[in-house]
Amino acid sequence: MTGLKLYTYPNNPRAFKALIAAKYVGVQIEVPEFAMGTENKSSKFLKLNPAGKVPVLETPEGGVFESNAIARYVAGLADTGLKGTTDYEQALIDQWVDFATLELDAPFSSWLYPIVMPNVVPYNKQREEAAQAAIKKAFTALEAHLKSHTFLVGQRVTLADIVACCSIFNGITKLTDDTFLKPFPGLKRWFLTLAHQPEFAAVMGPVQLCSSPLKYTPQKKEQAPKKDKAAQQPKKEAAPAAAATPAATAGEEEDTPAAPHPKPKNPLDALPPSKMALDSWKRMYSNTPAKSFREVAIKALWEGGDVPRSQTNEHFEGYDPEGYSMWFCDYKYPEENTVNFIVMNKVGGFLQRLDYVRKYAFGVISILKNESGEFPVKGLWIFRGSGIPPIMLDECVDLELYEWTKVNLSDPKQKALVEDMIVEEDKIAGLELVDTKVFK
Ligand SMILES: N[C@@H](CCC(=O)N[C@@H](CS)C(=O)NCC(=O)O)C(=O)O
Repeated sequence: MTGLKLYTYPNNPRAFKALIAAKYVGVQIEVPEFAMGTENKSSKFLKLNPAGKVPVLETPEGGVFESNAIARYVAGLADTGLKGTTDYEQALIDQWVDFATLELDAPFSSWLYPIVMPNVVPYNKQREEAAQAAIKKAFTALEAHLKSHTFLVGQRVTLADIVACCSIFNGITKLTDDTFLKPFPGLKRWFLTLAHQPEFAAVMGPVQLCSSPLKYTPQKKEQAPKKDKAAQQPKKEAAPAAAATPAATAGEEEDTPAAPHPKPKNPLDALPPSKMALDSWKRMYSNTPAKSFREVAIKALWEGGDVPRSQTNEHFEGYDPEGYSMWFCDYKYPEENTVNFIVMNKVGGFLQRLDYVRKYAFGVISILKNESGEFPVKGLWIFRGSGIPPIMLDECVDLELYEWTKVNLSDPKQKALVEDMIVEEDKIAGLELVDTKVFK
């Protein structure tokens, strides 16, 4: 069989199912580059899967969606026994495939998604605990079977093992640590046995069980609602109109419409004035077409420039290392970032939570891609003052997820990296640039 194409984002365990089956039956499946978020919404794709979800297999006869159906189709392309050899075996395979979908995929998704994309699937502790309990129950059932069986059905790998192994792939590599797995030695042995089969390893790569499980990091704002925080602010603080802090929210204003809470003063407003107006440079950057970033925006960053659309021909000075500092930040756990659109969501959420620091900061976040298919995230920040703004340190827990390094502009390599990131060069620090998000 030729002409099979599988549409998916990289490292999608649902896509692994068909790819592993293909290794067993000896067929080639092409996996073209796929822009998740846009291509899966295109009319061409929606004809293949009206739900707009991946994976989707394109065959010479037409499209197939739903990862289990795709894997079953591929498994049937040669007579290798993957689909079972008797009606009874086929029923048992279906039984475990349904079990994997309902008892493993569903609770693992409700455990994992709020952790990796909390702004898309909001976190809820009760839901997480219910998902963990459901996984324990499902693992207990699997353990009871695997204590005395090497594989789920019969004496060799079948579609049941492929599907169930892929269903627990994300959970067992990202969420469940040794303590969680202790009561399930048979399940652990079964998973590792499968992961070491050449057909699995060729698709999944080297697999490591999880040593430090991903955990939801609550936002400080959630722990101590803004309203309470504002109430704790001493009233003696002056209320500079320009101070950007998270204190003013619609909720608070509704509380006391006649006497809004005073906003606390930001220590950065008390710094000696700088001739470089970050705001003016940001406006210039925003008005510069991407292809001219280097000649216009970068030049103005170092040398100064004219404020765009200024009635008074206002000029701003170039970068002022006394009044500002530059920082690189690198996401500490790139191995978590294997799904392009989840990384975008994660970075988007981080920037959204920084709204209150906009006046004092400019940031460029580069989403990169390395040879292992991971998406390392590197940021460049310009901050008012010599350090990370104190209010950001106080308010934004995401900061701890990044390694922060002050940029040394007298090092030509670091200066070139700063420029490359702002210019959005195709390669950043030797890695392919997949996307950039700008905080301005
Ligand atoms: N039951 C489906 C689930 C497919 C699914 O949820 N795909 C996700 C990625 S893992 C997706 O394409 N989401 C995009 C969207 O919902 O827009 C299967 O196993 O194939």
